[in-house]
Formats: sequence, C-alpha cells, structure tokens
Amino acid sequence: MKKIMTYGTFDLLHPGHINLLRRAKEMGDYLIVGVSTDEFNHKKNKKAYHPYKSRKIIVEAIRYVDKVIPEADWDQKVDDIIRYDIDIFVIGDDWKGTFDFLKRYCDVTYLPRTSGVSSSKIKKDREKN
Ligand code: C2G
Repeated sequence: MKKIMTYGTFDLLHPGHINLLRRAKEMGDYLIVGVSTDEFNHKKNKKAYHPYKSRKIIVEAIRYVDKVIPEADWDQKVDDIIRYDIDIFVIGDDWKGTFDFLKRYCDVTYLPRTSGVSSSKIKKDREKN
C-alpha cells in the first residue's frame, strides 16, 4: 500500500484544497493529512476562521482523505513519515524546495497550486461585500 502525506491549515475549504488532496490521493492508496492546530497556525502567522476541531471534521469528510492527524510543529514531519511509513510527501508548489530535506525519508512532490482561489482571498472578498 502506497502511503501519501501532506499538511495544511485547510481553512474555508475551496477547490484549491480539494485539487491538492485529490491529486495527492491519486499518487497512492492511503492519504494522511496533518491539519495545522490553532497554536501552529499562530506560528505560521495564520488566523483560521474555523478552529482546529472544525477543520479536522471537515477534512476527515473529504473522500480522498483516509486519516487526519494534528500538525502542531514544523519539526514533526520526519517522525510522522517514519511512524506512518510514508512513501510520498506531497504539498503545493508554493512550498517548492522547502521540504527537500525529507527526500532522505520518502519521495517529495510539489504540485502546482490552483490559481485564483485561496482562503485569504475568500476572506477579503467577503469583507468587500
Ligand atoms: N493549495 C493549492 N492551491 C490553492 C491553495 C492551497 O494547491 N489555491 C494547497 C497548498 O499548496 C497546500 C494545501 O493546499 O498544499 C493547503 O493549503 P493551506 O491550507 O494554505 O496550507 P499551508 O498554510 O500551505 O500549510 O507544514 C506545511 C504547512 O502546514 C502548509
């Protein structure tokens, strides 16, 4: 069984998130998603609308996702990859190069982001209307 891992905040879910998760799942058989905790979002200078508990429920409901774990720290990826026996780490190419150090443990793939949509754009557009 080929196991895939990705991480993200996944706030205000939109087609960009779904496109990423669909393509990630298509690369293997089992997809684990590390959803950023509220505390970790603070470290990423991100303020999610939905708290972690809600974002976890939402991501767990996505057909491509097999398991959700909390992403609480920048440094947990190596442990996660080893613990869950991950074959491929996948993330959007806005992170290109950032996680190349994981190549010692698994394949690393950066997928093209979906243009024109983002959680922050949704928030901004809502404020305007
Ligand atoms: N994404 C995408 N297209 C968009 C928006 C997001 O492909 N229009 C991808 C991102 O590249 C990421 C995933 O969807 O792979 C989740 O995006 P975010 O929720 O913004 O997550 P991010 O803040 O990038 O967190 O340790 C890694 C970080 O936790 C990643």
